[in-house]
Amino acid sequence: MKEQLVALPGTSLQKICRVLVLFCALHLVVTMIYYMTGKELIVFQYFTENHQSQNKERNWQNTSTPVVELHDCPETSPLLVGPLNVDFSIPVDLEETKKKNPEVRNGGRHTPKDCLALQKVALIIPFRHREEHLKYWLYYLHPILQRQQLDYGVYVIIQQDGEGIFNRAKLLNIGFVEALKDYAYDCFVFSDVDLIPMDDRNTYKCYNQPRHLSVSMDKFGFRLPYNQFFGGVSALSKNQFQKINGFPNNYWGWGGEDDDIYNRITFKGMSLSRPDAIIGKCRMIRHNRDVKNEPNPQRFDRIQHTRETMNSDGVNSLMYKVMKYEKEALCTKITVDIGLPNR
Ligand SMILES: [Mn+2]
Repeated sequence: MKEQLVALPGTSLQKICRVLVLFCALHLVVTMIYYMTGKELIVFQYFTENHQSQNKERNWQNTSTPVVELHDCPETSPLLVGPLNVDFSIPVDLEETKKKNPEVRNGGRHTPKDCLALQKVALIIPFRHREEHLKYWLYYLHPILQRQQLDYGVYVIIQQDGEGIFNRAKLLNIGFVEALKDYAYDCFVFSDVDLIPMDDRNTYKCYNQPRHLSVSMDKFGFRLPYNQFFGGVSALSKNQFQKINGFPNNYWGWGGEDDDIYNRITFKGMSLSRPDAIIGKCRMIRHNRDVKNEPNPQRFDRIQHTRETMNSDGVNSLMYKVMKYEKEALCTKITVDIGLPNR
């Protein structure tokens, strides 16, 4: 066959072969020119680019967090279960709480993974010598807050040990300032360490008006002790908090500061928002009154003068010193020196 082909000059097959050889030579020359000048052939470039982008797409698909656009979380979380069993006779353990909440990040932070949280909530807990209570709070609250689909962080503001008298409201002001340094929170929930909600439909978030959350405490027979009561757990948006110049700094010892805060709210034309008595049920851990938190004898006088004092005493006059800052697994602990009352 080979001999036959050679023996047939001028056939169309030979012509095709010549064209092919010529084309190959041309291709070789062009390739050589590009090779010598260091340029890549455009065709080649196109191929590699295409290849890379396909790889990129594949890598996206391989990551554990899918790159799909997250939608806003619903107004009411579908994860809520309603009434909860809260029992302080069963001891709780921090290590166990950590294991039960693997999605809580260092410092007590959590962000829902399936949707965009509607609010960024900082939980502020004023604290001194209540380690056992804090364990219960973390044990019960972390699962609740996650079910409520909040983008949240837990801040325990610890009054430095010493001769100082406890000052709840000032610690809450500090919590507001320090939490904002950490993350762009838009809502602040101020909670006593010994109060646990008994229903997860009592969402720890902010509303159009300042919110009182602990409306139905076991301590008061599951009803409000009085209509203006704003103690226990409350929620104010960043805007609402700034409108009232935060909380008073000069309530040393037990009592009165919550009534002052209530006054501030009404003087600025706002009213309270509350859940109903069923959803608002909560338990308080029974305890004896703390040392250095004796009832403040000046409280009755002070709450008579909120209107005159609120603009000069508040977050705009806050002075303190951070002594220790610890990011723990389930919360951020900030130990502060708040000074002594100037009497
Ligand atoms: Mn208490």
